Amino acid sequence: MKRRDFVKKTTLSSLATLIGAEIVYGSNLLEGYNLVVLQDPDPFKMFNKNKEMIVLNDKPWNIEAQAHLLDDKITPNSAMFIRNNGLIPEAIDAKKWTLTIDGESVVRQKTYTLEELKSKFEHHTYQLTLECGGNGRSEFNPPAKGNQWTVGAVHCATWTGVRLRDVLEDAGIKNNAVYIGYHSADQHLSGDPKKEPISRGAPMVKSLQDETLLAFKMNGKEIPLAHGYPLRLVAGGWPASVSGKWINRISIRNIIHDGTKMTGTAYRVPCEPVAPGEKVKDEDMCIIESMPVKSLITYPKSGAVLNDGTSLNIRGHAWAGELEVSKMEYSIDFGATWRECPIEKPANRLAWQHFSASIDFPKKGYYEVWAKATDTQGVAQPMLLPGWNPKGYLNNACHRIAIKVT
Ligand SMILES: Nc1nc2c(c(=O)[nH]1)N[C@H]1C(S)=C(S)[C@@H](COP(=O)(O)O)O[C@H]1N2
Ligand SMILES: [Mo]
Repeated sequence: MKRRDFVKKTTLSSLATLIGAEIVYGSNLLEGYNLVVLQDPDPFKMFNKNKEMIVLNDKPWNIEAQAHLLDDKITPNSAMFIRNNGLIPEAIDAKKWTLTIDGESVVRQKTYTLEELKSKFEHHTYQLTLECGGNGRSEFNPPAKGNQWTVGAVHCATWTGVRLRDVLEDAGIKNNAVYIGYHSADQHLSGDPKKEPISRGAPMVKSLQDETLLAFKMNGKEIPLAHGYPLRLVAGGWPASVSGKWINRISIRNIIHDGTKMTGTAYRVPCEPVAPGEKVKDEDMCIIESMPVKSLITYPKSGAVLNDGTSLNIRGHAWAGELEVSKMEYSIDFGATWRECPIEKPANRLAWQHFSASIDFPKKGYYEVWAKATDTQGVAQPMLLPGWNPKGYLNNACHRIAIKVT
């Protein structure tokens, strides 16, 4: 039998950092031994999440909210979904963190420390809706592979940082610039350092918008590790995959960025509608840009029981990608008739909007409350499932909750 080696000193010290304590008898450990404390980490404690969050995958971590957890106007960390394509970077030293701006269309390649970014450029704060392109995927049939998100892969936190535009202009943008592409510090699941888990981006128009930030704060505090500490791109209203976490390089490209998950079928939908289950050629798939109009009833929790004769107060949020929501309606008769209810203005462009209504039910029994938002271009949410697509993106069907009047 081959003799096994003891754990190396360097491994021991990084394990110690990870668990926050010296491993006193560490020199006795055999190489490859899996410490008990690391075997079954509690994701709720590890990420400070509400116990009612739902873990869809632990390798990599993918965790979603439930509608009623998203009731706050500004989403707290405890209710923010986590979507990872790779492994969360460990042992980040923010003091040594740098961001490099490079690419075919940069005038002068430049590298900034975090301190330089913070001191050199003006700070801005926006509340931004970030929804995963795959939110609602679980309803599609034939089903699409990937995390089976229901309704909880959306959040609207406040982000503070510097404008991507200011940083790109400081490095200089050539006339032939088309797109930016981000690169980040997370690791590919295979462990291969040459592979990137994800490297997406946005066209120059989106990259240069006022609200597109390189953020270093979330809800007024340092960004939690799982959400991109110490530096994250935020591009509200677009699929959240554009909002790269743990950013250390941004390339100004003279072509549409061709990084991991930009090409093929990733974050793309058929350019023309297709029948459910139809095969679509890669060249007939188009990149998702602005997200569609959508809403969520965040109070009460589905399944609420109400005494006959009392009114039900509902509330929630609505958003419409690059646009605003101009009309909010609800139905208690499975979509046969609709009533309009008030919708507030957003805190700023690209933030979700709040609605509320007081509902009276005619008699005892089972009801569903359906919510429907309409955007400023007159486009409304579909009552049931929208266009099937191979990867299960962009399900913006009306949110529905169950109510029993007794
Ligand atoms: N570096 C990096 N950035 C990333 C991802 C990732 O896996 N790695 N996932 C993207 C996707 S698909 C989504 S939906 C959002 C999720 O952001 P959150 O985990 O902060 O909710 O991050 C995006 N940015
Ligand atoms: Mo996503």
